[in-house]
Amino acid sequence: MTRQLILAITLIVLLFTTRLFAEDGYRLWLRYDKIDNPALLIQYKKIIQSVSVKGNSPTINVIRQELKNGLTGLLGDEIKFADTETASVIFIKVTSPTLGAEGFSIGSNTVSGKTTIIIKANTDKGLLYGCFYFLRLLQMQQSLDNFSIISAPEIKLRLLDHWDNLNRSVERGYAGISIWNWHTLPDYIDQRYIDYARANASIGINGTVLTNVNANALVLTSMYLNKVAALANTFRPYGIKVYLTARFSSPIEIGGLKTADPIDPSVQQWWKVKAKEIYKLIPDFGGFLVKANSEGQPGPQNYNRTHADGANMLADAVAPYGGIIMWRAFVYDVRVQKATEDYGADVVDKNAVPIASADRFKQAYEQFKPLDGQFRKNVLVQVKNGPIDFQPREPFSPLFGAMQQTPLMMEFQLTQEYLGQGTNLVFEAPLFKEVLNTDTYTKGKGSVVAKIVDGSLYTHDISGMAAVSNIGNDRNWTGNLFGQANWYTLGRLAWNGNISSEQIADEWIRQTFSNSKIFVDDIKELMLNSREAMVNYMTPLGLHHIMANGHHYGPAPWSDNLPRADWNPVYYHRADAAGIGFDRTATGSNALAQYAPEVRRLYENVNTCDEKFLLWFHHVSWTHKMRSGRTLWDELCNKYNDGVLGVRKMQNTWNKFENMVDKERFEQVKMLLSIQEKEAVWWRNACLLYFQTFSKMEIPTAIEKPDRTLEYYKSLKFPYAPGN
Ligand code: GCW
Repeated sequence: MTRQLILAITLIVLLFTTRLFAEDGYRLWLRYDKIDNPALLIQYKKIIQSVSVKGNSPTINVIRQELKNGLTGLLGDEIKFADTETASVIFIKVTSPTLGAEGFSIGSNTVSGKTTIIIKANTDKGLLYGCFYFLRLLQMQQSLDNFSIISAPEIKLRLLDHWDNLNRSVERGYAGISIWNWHTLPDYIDQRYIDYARANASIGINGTVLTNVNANALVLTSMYLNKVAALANTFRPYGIKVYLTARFSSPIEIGGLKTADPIDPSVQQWWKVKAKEIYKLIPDFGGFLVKANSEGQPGPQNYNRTHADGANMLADAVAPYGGIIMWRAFVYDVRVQKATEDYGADVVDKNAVPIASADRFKQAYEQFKPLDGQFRKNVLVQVKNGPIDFQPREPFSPLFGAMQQTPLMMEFQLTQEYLGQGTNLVFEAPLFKEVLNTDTYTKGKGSVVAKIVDGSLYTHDISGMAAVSNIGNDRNWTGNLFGQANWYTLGRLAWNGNISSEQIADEWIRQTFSNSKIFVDDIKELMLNSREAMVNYMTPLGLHHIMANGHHYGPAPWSDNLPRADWNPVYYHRADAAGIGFDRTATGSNALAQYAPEVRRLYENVNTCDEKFLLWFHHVSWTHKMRSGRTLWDELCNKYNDGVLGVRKMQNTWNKFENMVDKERFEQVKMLLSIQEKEAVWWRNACLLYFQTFSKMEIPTAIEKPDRTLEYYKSLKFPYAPGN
C-alpha cells in the first residue's frame, strides 16, 4: 500500500470514529458546539471580538484555555486575546467586599454602539466561576444586552462524595468502575481527571472526597498519599480541594498501635503526625470525612468514647493547617451489632438481640443531639437528608434544627441506589428542593432546612452540602445520561439554594441537548415529573425501605430474613390484616416527638397528615378513607399504577424527539426508558400482589392486572447486580 493510501484510510477511520463518538455524552454540559441560531451568532460575534484575561496563575491559564475552547467552539472562529484597553470581554481582579473569595460579577455595557462585557472578582477562582457563567449564557443563547449580575455561593463546602474503593469498585456505583486509576497514579494523569475538574468548576463544586466512607486505611499510607497529591495538583487550578475518608482504626491497621482510642495520647499523636505528612504533600488538603460506629465501621464507641471525642481528636490534628472534619450522623443502634476485634471486616453479630421497640428513624438523633455544643469549631456533622436512607421520599431528618450549635452539612445521594439505580431516569432536583424548602420551625416559622444548611439560621462560619457521586468511568460519566443532570443539580443548588428545579432542568437541557423551545419545554416537564412517577411505582403514600436486600435492586417487601430487624422491609411497612404503615406517633415509636411541635402537628393525625407521608407516620387501616374518597387500598393500587403510567408518558415524550437528538444518545435513553417501564411494572405488580395477601381486597378493575404470580416475583434473584 502506498503511504497516501494508508493516510487516506487512517483519515477515514478517524473521521468515522470522531463522528461515532461525537455525541456519546462525554462532553457533559460543556459541549461548546457552534451556536445554531444564525441571527444570534452574528450578534455574538459582533460583541465578542476579543478577550482580555491578565496574569498567568494556573487558574488564570485555565480560564484562558476554557475561553479559547469555549468561544472558538461556540462562535466558530478562533478567539483572539487582547489587552484590557481594546478587548470586548474583560476579566478584572478587584477588591470588593460583596464578592467574597469565590463570587463574581458580570455585566455588559453599551457605549456608542460598542458593547463591553466585564467580569470581576476578588480572586482568580471567582474569575473562573465568572468565566463558566459567561460560557453558560452563550450556550443557553441568552441576550448579552445590558445585563448585570452578582453571584456568590451561599454554601462554603460544595462537595462530591465518592464511594470509590482503592480496587476501583464503586459502592452503589452504576456507571462503571472508579475514575481514579490508583494503579497508574501518580505518574499518569488521565484527561478524565481534568475534564472532571472542569465540569465541577463549571457548576461551582469546590471539593471532592476521593474515597468510600466504608474506608480503607491504606489510602493514608505514603504510597497512596503521593497518588492523592497528584490528583490534588490536577484539581487545584480549578478551585477543587481533595478530602479523604479516614478509617478510625488506621492507627492500628497501618500505624502499628494497639489501640485507636481517641483519648490515648499515642493515638492523638499518630493522627497529628499523619496530618503533618499529608499537608506537606498537599498544603490545601481539605480534611477528613468519617463514618464511625455505623454498619460495622470502627469508631470511638469501640472505646466507650463519644462521636464528639472521635471527631475532636481528628479535628485537632488538621486544625493547624485549616483542615476540617465531616463526621457522619448516619448511625443506628450499635447494641445489635459489634465490630470484630481486629476491625478487619464489617461483621454483624448474628446472636445479638434486635431491640424490638427501637425505631431506626430515631437513632441518629438520639446519639447526636446530646452532643450538640461539644464539637470543635472545624467539625461539621454530615446528615443525610432523611432519617433512614436516601429513600424516594423521606421526611427531613429531625437533626436539622435540633443541633443548633453545630454546623450541619447536608448529604444527598446522586447515585440512585434506591431510585432505580442505573436504568431509571429520575431528576433529583425536586427531591432535594422538597427537603431544603421544608420548614423545621425550630426557630419559628421560616426555619427551612436550606437556612440551617447554609449556616444562616444558627450563624455558623462553615457550611456544607455534599452528595454521593454518581460518576464512574462509563463514557458518559453517569451511565444513565440523565444522571448528569443530578450532578449538575448538586453544583447549582449548593451555590444557590433558591434556584428552582425548573431552572436547573432548563439550564441543563439547553446546554446538554438543544435550545429548541418545544424540546426544552417537553423534556423539562418529563424531568420534573420523573421523581413523582418513581415514588409512585416504588413507594407511594409514605412507604419506604421495601427494596431487595444487599444490592437493593427491585422490590422485596416480603423480605424478613436479615439479622438486624431494621434491615428488613417488613420492619418498615408493617403490613398486617388491619392495615399498613409504621406508627411513629405517641401511640407508636413516637419519632414525631423529635420534631418541633408545629411539624409534629402536621403529621400526627391520620386524618390530616399529608398523604405523601402517611405511611411514614401511621399504621393505617386498609379501608381508611383517603382524600380522594377511595379506600387506602384502592388509593395504593392507583398510585402504583400512576407510577407506571408516568413512565409510559416519559417514553412518549422522548420518542417525539427522535429527529432532534443525535442517534447515540437518543437510542440510549430510549432503551433505558423501556427498561424503566418494565421495572415500574415489576414494582407495581410485586408490591400489590404482596400487600394484597394482607388487605384481601381486589385490585380495582381499571388497573392492569399483574400477569405473574407473587411466587414468581419472590423467586427473582440477581446475584451480580451492580454496586454491591
Ligand atoms: O445507603 C447505605 C448503603 C451503604 C452505604 C451506607 C452509608 C457506604 O447501602 O452502601 O455505605 O448507606 O451511607 O454509609
